[in-house]
Amino acid sequence: MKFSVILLCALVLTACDPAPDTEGSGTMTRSAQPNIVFIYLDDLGYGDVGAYGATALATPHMDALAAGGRRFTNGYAASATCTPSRYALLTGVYPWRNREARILPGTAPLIIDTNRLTVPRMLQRNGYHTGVVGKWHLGLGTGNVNWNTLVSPGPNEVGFDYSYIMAATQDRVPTVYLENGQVVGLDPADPIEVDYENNFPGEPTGKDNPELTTMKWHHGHNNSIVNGIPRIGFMKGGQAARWSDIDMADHFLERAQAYVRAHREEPFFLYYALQQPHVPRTPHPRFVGKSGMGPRGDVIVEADWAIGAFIGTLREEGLLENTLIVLSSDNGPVLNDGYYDQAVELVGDHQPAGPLRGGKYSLYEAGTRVPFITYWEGRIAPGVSDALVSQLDLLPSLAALVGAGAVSDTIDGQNLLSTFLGTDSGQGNQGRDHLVLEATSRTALRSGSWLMIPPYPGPAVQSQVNIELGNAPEYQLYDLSEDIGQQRNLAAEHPEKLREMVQTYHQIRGV
Ligand code: NG6
Ligand code: CA
Repeated sequence: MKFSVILLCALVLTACDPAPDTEGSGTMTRSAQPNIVFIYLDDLGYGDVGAYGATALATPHMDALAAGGRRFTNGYAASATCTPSRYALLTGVYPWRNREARILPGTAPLIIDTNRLTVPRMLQRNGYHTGVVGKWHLGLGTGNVNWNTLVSPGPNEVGFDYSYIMAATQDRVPTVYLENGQVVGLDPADPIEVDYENNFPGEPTGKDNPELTTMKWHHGHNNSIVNGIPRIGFMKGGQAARWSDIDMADHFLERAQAYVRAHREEPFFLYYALQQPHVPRTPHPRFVGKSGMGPRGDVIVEADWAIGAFIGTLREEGLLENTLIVLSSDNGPVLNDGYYDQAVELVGDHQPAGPLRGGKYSLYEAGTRVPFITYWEGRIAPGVSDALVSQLDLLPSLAALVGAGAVSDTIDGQNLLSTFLGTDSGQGNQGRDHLVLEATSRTALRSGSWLMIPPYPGPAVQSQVNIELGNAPEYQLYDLSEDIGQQRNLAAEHPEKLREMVQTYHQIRGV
């Protein structure tokens, strides 16, 4: 009987009561319910952080988290682009299982099934208040969004009690914030219209009106112009509600800080999704020139500052010893992602991908291997872990942390809580055996220190962004323990290893 009750909880993870505490009050003690914060950056590369080897860029606040927490050297986003990684982060499910988990336009419907278990829903059911501040990019509504009424379903329907978001990306319309599904500051007399196919008659575009732009487009990004920046997609109206790009970092930070202050008395989960260093890179004037690398470096410095200020708020509120912080990025780095912003010209010796090959969009390591840090003052012992971990693993690990038990086996994430906390017997080194990596619908397999990429057609290099994608007519096999830069294809030398990996890959992918 007991077995079946446990199994039922494990399978559906419904509102099964959390285990009683020792006083028998029937609820978890406060200490068993630490606050949980995801600090999630957009396109931050493995080599963009001091703690991961950057010397030309100063990231003291991220470095402090790394130095005082557990720094993972083999930590992965689930994908080399944003939407699929975020889908996996919140659901614990491989993004290639969901056809819709690809880079979305600003008008795309919500791609998370509202019945699905998510990190915020799991925590909500276990007594947490849950919030998201920052970039969403998981779709909104059911297909025909009217931006002038309540936009739903969205974050509030997949487990967040509070949401303050930009719908898609900083380079996509609509360029407005939404709070709990309502566009912030909307004047009903000036309704918002959005279209990704056709322009609205008489509205200027980056393509036809370059004289109205202050940032020049390189590829894509030549539709509606907002604040002098040409965007992806067409938008009309909503003038009063349009965001200020240079104030975005401050704006999200203030909302994140306000969320913490408002919920300091109860267990909370905050997903703080910063927009940097995704394009368009628009540092606040006080950060302009701070990196010597142009806007891309400047917005990383800005993001690092915001992270420091946010941690400062947790400290001031006396919450640091009761808060687990996870810092990571949704995908690897790119320099020219569609605007002329000197990212290429001014990068100098800085290596955004560190020693890794490729970048954003790539099946090579730099696409998905990202900075990954867990920090919990007084609880996580400082250290470095080489364990293979994925953002997929956060959902089941956090479920274990808060006493929610095991999650359904339809979830691809694994419970690696002791690895994330550094309490496993291998001192933080017990990771996964395998991990399937994804980049724009293509997949590869990491197994131990080996990485296998199946043959894929298509260009070896995406020339506009100048990134090697991982496509090749033959199988690629690398031993990352000796060749982190993926320079020696060992497929011919190690046919048995290759065969074994191809078999495992097909088993996991089911193809
Ligand atoms: C691409 C955009 C790129 C960026 C990316 C999404 C063009 C030519 N390129 O389609 O600039 O917006 O989508 O990035 O439009 S992500 O980090 O949100 O996945
Ligand atoms: Ca991204």
